Amino acid sequence: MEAGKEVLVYINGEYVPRSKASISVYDHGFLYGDGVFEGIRAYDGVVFKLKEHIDRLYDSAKAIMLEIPLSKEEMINAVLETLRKNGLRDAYIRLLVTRGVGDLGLDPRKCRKPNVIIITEPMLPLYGKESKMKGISVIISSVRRDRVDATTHQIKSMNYLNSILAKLEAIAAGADDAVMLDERGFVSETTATNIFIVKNKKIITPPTTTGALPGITRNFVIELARKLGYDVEEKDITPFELLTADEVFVTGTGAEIVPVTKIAGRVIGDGKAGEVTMRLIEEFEKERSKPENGVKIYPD
Ligand code: PXG
Repeated sequence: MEAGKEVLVYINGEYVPRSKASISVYDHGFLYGDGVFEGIRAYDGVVFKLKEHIDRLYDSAKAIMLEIPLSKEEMINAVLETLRKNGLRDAYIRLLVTRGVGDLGLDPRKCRKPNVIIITEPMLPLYGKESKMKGISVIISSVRRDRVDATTHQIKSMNYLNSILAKLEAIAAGADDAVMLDERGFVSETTATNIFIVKNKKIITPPTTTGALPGITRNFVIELARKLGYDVEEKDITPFELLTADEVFVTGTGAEIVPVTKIAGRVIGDGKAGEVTMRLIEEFEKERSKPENGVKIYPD
């Protein structure tokens, strides 16, 4: 991107400079959090798992009966074109589809046309393991994950209050983030990342039936770990199993893979990034920009 030039934001097929990129206050995305979104990243000219993100976006939209006015292929092209217009190779991409403008009542039938917004910003990957080695501290939040038969995070919707309430609790406690439990008391995920534990070299992550988002990074890490020969299981995790794990780490588009070294005051393992976590971080950094793991922005 050229210095001093404003980022262009895609809004319903138009490219609008960032300072002018706006949506009506009557959009139900704003009034009710009625919409779906994706957070995506591009590494060195390759949009990581773009097709998987687009599939998840359309699944979220289906769950809330929101008809996206573009085909998946058109949406992929819109994302790539927005990146090209901004000359980006390493980027964070925020893709939103809102219910659109309606009246002040919540009836979605009053909203005639969804708004499609693609924001892209430069973002360089954090090179090297060092910055990630220290790990983060988390609390176990008193705010339970939304139920699977309600506003579950299996739907990646624009309503994040469930996570924000837990994040506020973490901030008040001086922690970096919060682990959220499902309504039964089993571990679900953190406010914006999936969670894994390692016990006796075995890797375990909660199933999405705990109301956790089916994370793209989570799926990729499961694949990587299996390729490296680790045993990976999707299984319910109790708070006790979490606190007594050898290693704990979280995964997400923004975070990538980050060790958790303290949970609710208990030091995890020896308080440093564990061996399995480090091995996965290393492998992830090797894989993330490979063309076979995404879609190229610029033709060769
Ligand atoms: N769980 C939740 C609730 C999330 O919002 C993840 C897990 C990880 O999923 P992916 O597909 O990214 O591996 C998310 C990710 C950020 C950010 O800045 C991330 C999310 C939402 C908002 C911001 O990292 N979602």
